Amino acid sequence: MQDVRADDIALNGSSPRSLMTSPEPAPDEPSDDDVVDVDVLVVGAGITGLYQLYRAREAGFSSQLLEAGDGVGGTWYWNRYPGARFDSESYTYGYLFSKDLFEEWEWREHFAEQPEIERYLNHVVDRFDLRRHIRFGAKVTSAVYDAGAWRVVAGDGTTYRAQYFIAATGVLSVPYYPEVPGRENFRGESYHTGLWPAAPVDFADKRVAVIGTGSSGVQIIPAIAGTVASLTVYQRTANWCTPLNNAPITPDEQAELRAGFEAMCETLNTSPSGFLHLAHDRATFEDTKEERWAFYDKMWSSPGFSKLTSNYSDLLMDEAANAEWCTFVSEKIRSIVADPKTAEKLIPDEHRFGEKRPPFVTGYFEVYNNPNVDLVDLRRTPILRMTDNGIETSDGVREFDIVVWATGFDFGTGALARMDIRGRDGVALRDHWADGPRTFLGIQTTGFPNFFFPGGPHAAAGNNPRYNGDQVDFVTDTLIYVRSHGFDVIEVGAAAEDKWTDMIDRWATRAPSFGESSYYFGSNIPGKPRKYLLNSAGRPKLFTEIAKVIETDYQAFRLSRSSDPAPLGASG
Ligand code: NA7
Repeated sequence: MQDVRADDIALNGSSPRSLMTSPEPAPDEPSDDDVVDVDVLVVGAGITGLYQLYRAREAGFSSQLLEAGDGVGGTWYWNRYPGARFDSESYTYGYLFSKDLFEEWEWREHFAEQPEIERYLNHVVDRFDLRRHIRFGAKVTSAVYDAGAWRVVAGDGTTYRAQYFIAATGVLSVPYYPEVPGRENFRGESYHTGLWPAAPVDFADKRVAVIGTGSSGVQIIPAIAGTVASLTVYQRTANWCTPLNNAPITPDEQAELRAGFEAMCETLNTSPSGFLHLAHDRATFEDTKEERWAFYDKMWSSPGFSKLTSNYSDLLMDEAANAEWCTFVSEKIRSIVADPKTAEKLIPDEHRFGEKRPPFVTGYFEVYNNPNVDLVDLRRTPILRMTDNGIETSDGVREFDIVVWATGFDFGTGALARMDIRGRDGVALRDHWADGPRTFLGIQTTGFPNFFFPGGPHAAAGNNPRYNGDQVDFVTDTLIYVRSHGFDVIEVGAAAEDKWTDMIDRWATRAPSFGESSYYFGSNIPGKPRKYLLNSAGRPKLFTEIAKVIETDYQAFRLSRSSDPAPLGASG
């Protein structure tokens, strides 16, 4: 470990703690008596935040979690639209830190639907007695670092002084509405998939529009198609959708899952992206066309992400190999969709498989054979404006009772940028990251001591809860380390951050990778810097780097004591 005193750290401009706790607060400032002191303040009651709360509390830190919503679940609380479900296997996406929990919770389906996921997360909260540490309806509006601690204000009027501030606010938590002229004029019902209301939406006999055909759009479309009077899908870019192949988990499979817990964990922990499905050892053109098509058929019938992770080994590396699989999928689409013109619209023609995050579907292509379902190709007939009763495209106005915006998220940095987080010298995180996020291991950034963001930008690229859980474990172990060495301030050094961030950017441009058209580069948000927002190096690299930090006694970080005198000048 590098024993660094506070005066090695640039602190000029920050006030001593005595100023932060002024005896005479301004009229709109809470008095010191109203400020709650905690060791660890976690934001966000999603899968990552709940685990962080659990680990911090188990490590003996006084802990509080603030959540904007009225219930637990995070992404799985807000995305409660019909058809919302995991597209990674339920048992690989839930918590694995407790074998007892794993054994006592029986997932009903291989890919659980949102209500079951929400029930599971509530079960976890109660089973581990976490609810008393959670404050709902408390959206964080500002977090300011001052002299070794964070002053965090929530919209419900509560204020906290936290030694450690941990934002587990997720990457898919700020819904994005495109700039469509007149959006506010529409007088019918309007919903975003990422901000779905708790009360059920009545689609029966309604004229419904769905805008967007990413993972959310293609889940909700088949879920409501049978109920509505008419469904019009507004598609800008077709996606390479393949079947999810979901099924109930049989009693025999439940027993197998229980018996195979350790083996499953081993597989997940040694796979590059934390998935269950093993890589295939053959390249595409090692097989004859007949063998390829037989293998592709097997892929088509296989569960979820295996089409990406267990396909031919060169699928994402070799253009011809990728094109071959795309030809197979195109043939499948043509065989399902009766109207040839509609089928052609549904086949992507400007990106290869895996260049964008592929959605996995249940009965999606089939709905286009329903006489009440219509597909509008926005590349040919773009949306001009919303009217008071519908959507106007370049070929006319269609009228609706309900419009569903399945138009995605301000991915990766959206939630952190909106929280008004200010580090040393009052620097705002959104300014610090004006050119894109800079992190070390996707958990900390320079200039923001004692602030961590597991599950945020640069965190995962695959099975999110696995990567995010690794980060939570590392953050918690780090806090324990800091405490046991008599420090209370920790900040990553610039060299470690530069190295990690440069590596993320460099690897993101290499094959196999998602193309810059993907929202993984922030490309869906006008004006957002085009910087890779995931961990392009994968989970093994995260493990290696964490091990290095531990071996080198936390040299990547600067540790100090908030009680040490503040320096006069700045240093690196
Ligand atoms: P996505 O995958 O970002 O999809 C958003 C969709 O909305 C996509 O089809 C977009 O088309 C479409 N979109 C965005 N802006 C517009 C405008 N202006 N006009 C028409 N259509 C538009 O978000 P999802 O919620 O589906 O999925 C997010 C993640 O959740 C997913 O990756 C899984 O991890 C779960 P585009 O492709 O940009 O042309």
